[in-house]
This record gives sequence, C-alpha cells and structure tokens, in this order.
Amino acid sequence: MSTDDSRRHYIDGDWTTGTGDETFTSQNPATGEALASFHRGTEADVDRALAAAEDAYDEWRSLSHIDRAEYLWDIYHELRDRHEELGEIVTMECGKEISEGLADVTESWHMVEWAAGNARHPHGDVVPSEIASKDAYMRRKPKGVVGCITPWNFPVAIPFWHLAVTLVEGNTVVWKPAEQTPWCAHIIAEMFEDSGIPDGVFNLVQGYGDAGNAIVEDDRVETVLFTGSAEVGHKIASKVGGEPGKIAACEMGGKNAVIVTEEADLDIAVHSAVMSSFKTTGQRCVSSERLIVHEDLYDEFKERFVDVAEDIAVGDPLEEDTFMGPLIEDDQVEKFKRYNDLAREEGANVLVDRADLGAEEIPDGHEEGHWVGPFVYEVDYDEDLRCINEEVFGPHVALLEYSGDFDEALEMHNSVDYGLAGAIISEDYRQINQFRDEAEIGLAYGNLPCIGAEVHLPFGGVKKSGNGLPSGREVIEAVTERTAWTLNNSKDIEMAQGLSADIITDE
Ligand code: UN1
Repeated sequence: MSTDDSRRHYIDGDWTTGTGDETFTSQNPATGEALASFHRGTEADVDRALAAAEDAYDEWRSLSHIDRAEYLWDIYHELRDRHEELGEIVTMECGKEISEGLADVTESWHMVEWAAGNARHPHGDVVPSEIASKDAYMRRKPKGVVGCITPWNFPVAIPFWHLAVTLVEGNTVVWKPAEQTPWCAHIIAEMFEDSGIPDGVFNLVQGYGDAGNAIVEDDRVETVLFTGSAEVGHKIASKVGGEPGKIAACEMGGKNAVIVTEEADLDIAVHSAVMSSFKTTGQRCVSSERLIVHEDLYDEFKERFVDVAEDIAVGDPLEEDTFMGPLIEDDQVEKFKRYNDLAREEGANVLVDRADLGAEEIPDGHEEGHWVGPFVYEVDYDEDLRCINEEVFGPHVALLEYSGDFDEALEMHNSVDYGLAGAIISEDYRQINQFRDEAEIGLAYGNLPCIGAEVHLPFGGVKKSGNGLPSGREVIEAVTERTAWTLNNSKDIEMAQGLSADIITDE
C-alpha cells in the first residue's frame, strides 16, 4: 500500500498525514490480511494536536452542557444506524466473534446516551451551611485538555467511555487509540467530523506508544485517561503522579477469579466459568484465569468444564456459530504459550491443551490467523506460583481446589496483586454477602460471569488494577475540578465554626 492511500490523523478539523514518514497497517487477526494502512503519529503530530485542543478549549467550555451534548447525539444515531456494519468492522479488526463485535458498538452508544443524557441531569450538590444566610453548593469545571489512550479489545466502546463524558463536560481531547485497531478509530473520527464539532475539540493521532507517551508527558495535558495493560498503565501512573495537579485515571488488567462454593448450582457455575474464561478468547481485562472450586463439587465441575473446553467452537469470528475467535496478534500467541509452558514447569496437571489447533479446526482461508484454543489445568495451590498470579490475556485457565470454609476461597481469591473483577457462584446468601464485602475487587458478581458490566456502573479495579476512574460516570471525577462555592446573602459577615468576624483594632 502506498503512503498516499494511508489514512490520516484528524487534527484541528483536518485530515493530515502528519510529519512522520512511517505508516503501519491494521490486520485482520483471523486471516492475517492487511485491512488498511495508516500514518504513524510522531511527537510533532501530538504537539500540533495538543496546540489545537488548547486553542479550541475556551470556546468549547463556554457552550452549555446541552449544546455540547448535541454533537454527541448525532454520533449516537450514527452508531445505531450503522450497527451491523460497524460490528463487522470491529470483528474484522480485533477478531472478537460477531455477537461481541455488535455488542461493542451497542456498548458505545449506551455510553454516548449516558453522557449526552447526563447533560440535562443535575450536576453537583446543594450543601447546607452552618450560617443560615449562606448558600453553599458544588460546581464542576472542565479540566482543559484531556489525553485519551485506549486498548484494542473494545475498539469502539472504550474510546466512547473516555471521550463522551470528557467532551460533554467541556474538555477538549487528544486521543491515541491502540495500534492494532486504527480502522475503528478512523471511523470514530469521521463521525466526529460529520457531527460538525468545532475544529480542535476532538483530535485523533494514530500510532504507537511513542505518540501515547508524548501525550502523557506534555504539560498541556491535565488528565490522562488510560485503559490497557498494567505494564503501560503503571508507567503512566508513576510519571503523572509526580506532577502536581495532573491526574492519570488508569484501568488495567486483572487475574480475575470465579469462586464455586459447595453451595453452588453447578449449571450456573459451569456456564459462568465458560463465559468468564473464554468470551473474547480470554482477552477482556475482566476475563477469568482462575476458577476456585470447593472440593465437594470439584470433580463434577472439572469434568463438565473440561468437556466444554474440549469442544468450544473456535472459528471464523464473522460466523454466528463461533464462540472464540483468534488472539489479537502473534506476540499474544507467544505469550499464551509461554505461560502454558510455565504452568507445566510449575507443576500443573494439564486437562485441556488446544493451544496448537489441528489444521481441520482452522477455518478455510484463515491459515494465517492467530489461532489458539483453550488451555486448562489444575495445580496444587501455592500462592507464589506465577501462573496463577500473572495476567496472560488469553484462554489460559487454572482450576484451584479448596477445602474447608468460604474464608479459604476468599483468601485464595484475594492473594493476587490485581483486583478488577470476580464472581461467586453459590445459593447461600451469607457466602454471597461475604464475597460482596470482602473480595478485593472493583466489579463483583453473584451467580453470573465476571464479564459484561453495563456502562452506567462504575467500572474499574483496586490494587494493581487501577483507580477505577476512566469509565462510565466516574470519568466525571477525573475530567472536572470541583469548586465548593459559598455565597453570603446577608450584609453582615458571619463565619462558620464560631470564628469571630469582629475586626479589633487598638483604637
Ligand atoms: C475489558 O474488560 O477490557 O464488563 C472491558 C465488560 C465490558 C467491558 C470490558 N463491558 O465485560
């Protein structure tokens, strides 16, 4: 593909090739086929985008929430109207099977609906004052220029988690999407252009980590919203942490678990575990790589889970009878296999190994795809095993047996450094409530898979998984500053805390 065909960045209302001379291609992970070529952003491109965002800020913030939301409503309708087409593009570019590609687009218009609708909802609180003649209330102001860095696994939904609220609240944006899914990002930028949003309010710079880093390090950026790997997120958080006034809202991965207690309904347990471990081929930050199962049910659960894992339909993600599409790229396949080997070295008893699929399992014409099937093992619990502590981001699943009471399961559950999502499967409300209260996670589920959160819930983790801010309504916290505003309605000045307002002089 020649450079001239390559798609451009969207900066200051213009489609530009930028200053660099490199391009990169987006690939279909199911076929290895190149989908489109894109200009690779440089620090100079980010610099231009930030300058545009800074210039556009004053005018944008001066609009009302409701006027700003109008642009988002246009996008909401376009997302709905183009559901099928965009769902297929998501599937082609990131390999998720088609129901997931479609759900990604649905989740994005839900987020836009929430953010634009919220423009008409009350913002902030009226706060009582100790002094009857004072009014006190909270106001929020936009921060300014917000940098957004998004992952490939929800290439339409997660950008809207970041962008929709941020823009409605009056900030301007420079966005660097994942290098694996630039096509989806390009379409989102076209939607912003179609909406007629003022130049410079929304800017897209395509590219790699160096472009993302240029956003993170720039003084003009007040808030960085990041969703992606723990490795990158922790670097961003520590860089930004040293800068007063600047915030990094990071949502990263997990080593999530489903606990199946002795009081579980086994049908629910198997169903939830399969969904949690294999949807998106294990590539959600909320996917579960640990199944913690009580000894009373262990053998039966194992047999049933293994049966499904042996047969789970891996195939062409555009076909409706596929459950698992490919992994995103070769590096991910290698990582998955490396961790499968590590589990073996650490003493795992392998129950299902479909890491290398047979030729007959790979759909015709898809030989260059990044295919793997489930890898399931059991291992004697030892909290230091790396295979049950480190996130793989693939269908790599450990079965861990526990005996004794629920505290033991919880201890295993909480022993990892991460804390994003988890589920308990039990018919005993005491166990369920204990899990709700004591599981160290941001997203907790009872008798459900630990995936599939809705956009109006806070989404985010604790511990190494992040600070729970870059999504849903919590984004508001990250992209606005609060003012506590107090107004005196009296001609006299009266102070709180009984503080004297008398001016005393020597005269
Ligand atoms: C992710 O895990 O990377 O809760 C995002 C879910 C989706 C979002 C997942 N709504 O599964």
